[in-house]
Amino acid sequence: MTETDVRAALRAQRIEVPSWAYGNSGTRFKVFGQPGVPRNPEEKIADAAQVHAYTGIAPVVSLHIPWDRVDDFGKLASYAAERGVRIGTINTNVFQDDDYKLGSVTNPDPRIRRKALGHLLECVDIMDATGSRDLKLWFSDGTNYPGQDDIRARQDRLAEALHATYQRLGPEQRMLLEYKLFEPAFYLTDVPDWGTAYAHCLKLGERAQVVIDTGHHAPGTNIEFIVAFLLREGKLGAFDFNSRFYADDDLMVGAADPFQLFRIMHEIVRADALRVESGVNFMLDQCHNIEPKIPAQIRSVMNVQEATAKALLVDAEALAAAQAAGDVLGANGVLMDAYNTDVRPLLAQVRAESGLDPDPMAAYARSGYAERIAAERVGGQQAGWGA
Ligand code: PSV
Ligand code: MN
Ligand code: MN
Repeated sequence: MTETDVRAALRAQRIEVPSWAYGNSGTRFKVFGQPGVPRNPEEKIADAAQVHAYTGIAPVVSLHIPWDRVDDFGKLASYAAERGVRIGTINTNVFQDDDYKLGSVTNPDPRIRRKALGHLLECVDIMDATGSRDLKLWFSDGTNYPGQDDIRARQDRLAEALHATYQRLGPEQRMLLEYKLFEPAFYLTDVPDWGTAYAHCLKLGERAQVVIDTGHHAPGTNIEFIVAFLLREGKLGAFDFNSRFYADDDLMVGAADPFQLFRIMHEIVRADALRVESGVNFMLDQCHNIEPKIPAQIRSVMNVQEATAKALLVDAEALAAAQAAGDVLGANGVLMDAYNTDVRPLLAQVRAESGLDPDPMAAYARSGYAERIAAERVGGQQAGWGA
């Protein structure tokens, strides 16, 4: 790839940010309040627009329903447009209601299953109003004890709900199924891994695809293999990017393991899936607990950019030649050369060429936005968990 191609690919890259990153959040031990956090969905969008203003590559905001419920979603979409961003993925929430103690779409009680399905269908109505393409489904469904419920019957109930939701999608809409190894269920999770998600999506059809949340695997899982496999099958719909040290930590992406992020982006570049037209949506799913929200999102976007730039710099020809020759150390060396390149000057140049400040963190800090919202907003909202 020529340097001009690398720069063009970096300029065209797009990252979607989550509305819930801007609210107060924490752990089950303590939610730490921060000055200036948004009081409503509009203010979350306004904050997301700041991330785009300083990075230039994050013009899309995911919503989570009901955390971001408003009376008029069409109006919210216009509000976003006025701020230079748009509403992207609609994230469903069938995990924060007493009724869902034994599961949502896999619950043994048909009344609760109907209620959960009703929410999924309502989220497609919201997509119609916001013009969103993607519906993201994550189910906390599972059991805590062997024998608690029938594993196969729960798969049947899951398949039924997925099918009904798929039928409701418009021709341009997609359904993204997210898996997670464990939590909140500790014995069995109904969609625990990419294989389960893939098998359901395969049965549903072309517009059902898998979401990889980087924090949802057992330690040591080779996530880039999953990326390569799903891309090869045309079934990778999106990422939920974040970092983990232990479980589903939801820390800034690229903070815990920048090398893993590079390896993932290398598979993306290898499959020519960086382009927006590839249909792979690069979303952040992070929850900033002790760090300030907007700068944390800016940092995450920059971390993805850096991993991407390094992946774009891999000498593909040299790598293929070394691989074909069985040159184990040579092939590894080609990859490591790219990873060890300091791409920060290149990214600073790309930003300057796009009319942006080469240092987004410093530019945001200088802007005075943080001080302004701290003065203007009183009584900011919790991100969603425990709200
Ligand atoms: C579940 O842990 C998850 O990753 C899903 O994407 C939820 O929608 C999200 O967290 C909320 O942050
Ligand atoms: Mn997620
Ligand atoms: Mn998660």
